[in-house]
Amino acid sequence: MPDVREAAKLLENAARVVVFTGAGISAESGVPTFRDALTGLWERYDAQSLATPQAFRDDPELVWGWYEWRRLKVSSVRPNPGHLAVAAVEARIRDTTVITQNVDDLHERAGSKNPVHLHGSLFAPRCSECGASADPPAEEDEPGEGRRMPPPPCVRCKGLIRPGVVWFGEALPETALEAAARAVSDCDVLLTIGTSGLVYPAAEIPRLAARAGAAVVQVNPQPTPMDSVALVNLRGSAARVLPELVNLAWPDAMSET
Ligand code: BV8
Ligand code: ZN
Repeated sequence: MPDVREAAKLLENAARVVVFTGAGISAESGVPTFRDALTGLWERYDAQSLATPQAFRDDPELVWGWYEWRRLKVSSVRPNPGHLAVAAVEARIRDTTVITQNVDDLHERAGSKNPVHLHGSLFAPRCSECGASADPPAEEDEPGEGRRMPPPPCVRCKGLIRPGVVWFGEALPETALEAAARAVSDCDVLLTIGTSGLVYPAAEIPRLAARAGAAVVQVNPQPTPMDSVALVNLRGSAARVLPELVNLAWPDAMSET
């Protein structure tokens, strides 16, 4: 794939890199993406209606059960070579910022230092009333798919603990947005990996980088609205393309992770 050589050259000569990821990078770990027609959470639970404050108000037990099922699912899988390749980029280019839309912890478990979570995390529940952070439930009793679970009460105010994610209609965390805007404003290369580019304002990230003069490289088996923004489009899966890209840029990079 000649394009991957072009992308490797861009990466090798970059001083500042942003890696922007979506659900597709976790697909090969076995975490269903939102838009994957076969196993996608949209299909199974109509994620769009469940991932809202209204759904939690209407049926906190179903929503909490769904997030607990997802959290335990993520805990039972492992980062894939795509996540490891991202960590290898960070090991090679000091000024690398990982910005993810994912709420799983697979980047962290692959060795990424502190990825910016634009949409929060399954591992940071908080009180829906006073905002106090809470630990994920200790017991690992796997809630069955679609099984209700009562959210735990807040130790401080007895309010309901909610998932620490950003729901549709909720603002993204200011700190995450600022960190993302700073990183894309002066990066040389932005890798956009496994995102359908349909959810805003996150979907703006690659465009902002391109407008600031960065070379955008996309990794996705499918066409997306980012195709026209990307300088290089690598049509393939993250777990296959990213290690190839990193090994071309730095021959022994993947062996070190
Ligand atoms: C907000 C956490 C305002 C929860 C998620 C314009 C501007 C601002 C907002 C809007 C706007 N237009 C519309 C909106 C509203 C809405 C929105 O964008 N709706 C969409 C549906 C049109 N946005 C919001 O509501 C946002 N909030 O703007 O608030 C505001 C401001 C101030 C004050 C108050 C309010 C909040 C959006 C965040 C929602 N939360 N997640 C949870 O996880 O349950 S979004 C959720 O969906 C995911 O986190 C993810 O970001 C998104 C799914 O996108 P992807 O990650 O791209 O995954 P997807 O499944 O779509 O695609 C997978 C891709 O991978 C595919 O392209 C596939 O081809 C590829 N792939 C598959 N396999 C592989 C692969 N790639 C590589 N390798 C493989 N093996
Ligand atoms: Zn509370």
